[in-house]
Amino acid sequence: MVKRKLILNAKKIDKFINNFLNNQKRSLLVQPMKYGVISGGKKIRSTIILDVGKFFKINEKKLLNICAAVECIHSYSLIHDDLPCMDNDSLRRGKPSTHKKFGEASAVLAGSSLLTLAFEIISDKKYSIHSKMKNEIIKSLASCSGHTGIAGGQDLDLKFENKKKNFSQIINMQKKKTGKLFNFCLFAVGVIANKSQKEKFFLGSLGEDIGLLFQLADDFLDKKGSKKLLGKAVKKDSKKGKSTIINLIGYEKAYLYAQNLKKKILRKIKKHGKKANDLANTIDFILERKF
Ligand code: GRG
Repeated sequence: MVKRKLILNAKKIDKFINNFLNNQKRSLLVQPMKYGVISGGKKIRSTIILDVGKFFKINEKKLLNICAAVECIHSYSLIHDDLPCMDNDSLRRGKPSTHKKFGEASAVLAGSSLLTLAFEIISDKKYSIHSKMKNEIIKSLASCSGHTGIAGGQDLDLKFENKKKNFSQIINMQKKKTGKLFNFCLFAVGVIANKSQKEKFFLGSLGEDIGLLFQLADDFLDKKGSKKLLGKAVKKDSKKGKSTIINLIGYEKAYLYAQNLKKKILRKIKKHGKKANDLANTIDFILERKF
């Protein structure tokens, strides 16, 4: 059921990004950009945005720009993550990574162009939400992506390799590297729903917990998952000496921690009753997924 929803949402978002790029002037970077962002990837962040939109009965059309922008930032981060100077991976989404296909320089530039495209998509004049909301969304997307978010988390992830780091240092790093973009996803829906500052921050921190759960599941799959289903290399974390919760406390205890985190997330969305069913199913999928 969740798999079907993911496929449907991915089609919508791919179409949106494709149209957006086709309406811009052409450049040689469009091909590697499309390669990196369209036709591939679960688009789980978009699905979470659309699931949370249901809490507040938001018209899906109002959320598509946010979904597309998030997928651009996410794919950008993966293109750069795969570069030889970062995690040096040659397989992504079952295909050669962008730098393997187009060369390093084009991959760096296509990634950077996806980053800026995200902000073009939100600030587009055809995106008809109040300008105050646009500003708030742009500010949050920028801070969740930069040194206080994904980029900062990635820096810690690389610096923690082959170092003895404690539980809270690893959780903090993973909350930045992966959690911050999920924080943005829920915060932005709160902005569109015109929620109070308190509610928006509550949503943001719930998003961060969902992102942490997603990262823990990613670590479990690195250890026990299939390269074929994941479309990327496995068993890299221990080879690279990555600081993960599994490497610190072992698989069983790490899985127990993740199960408790999942329960905590489900408790927090209970107040939305049936309107939270879609998100609850996506949360279950996150921990049990095979891809
Ligand atoms: C974004 C400003 C900015 C900088 C980039 C390279 C980098 C800094 C960050 C990399 C962060 C990273 C690789 C986090 C891991 C997150 C993660 C679990 C990715 C896998 O996500 P999926 O499974 O991928 O959703 P698909 O392929 O399904 O889209």
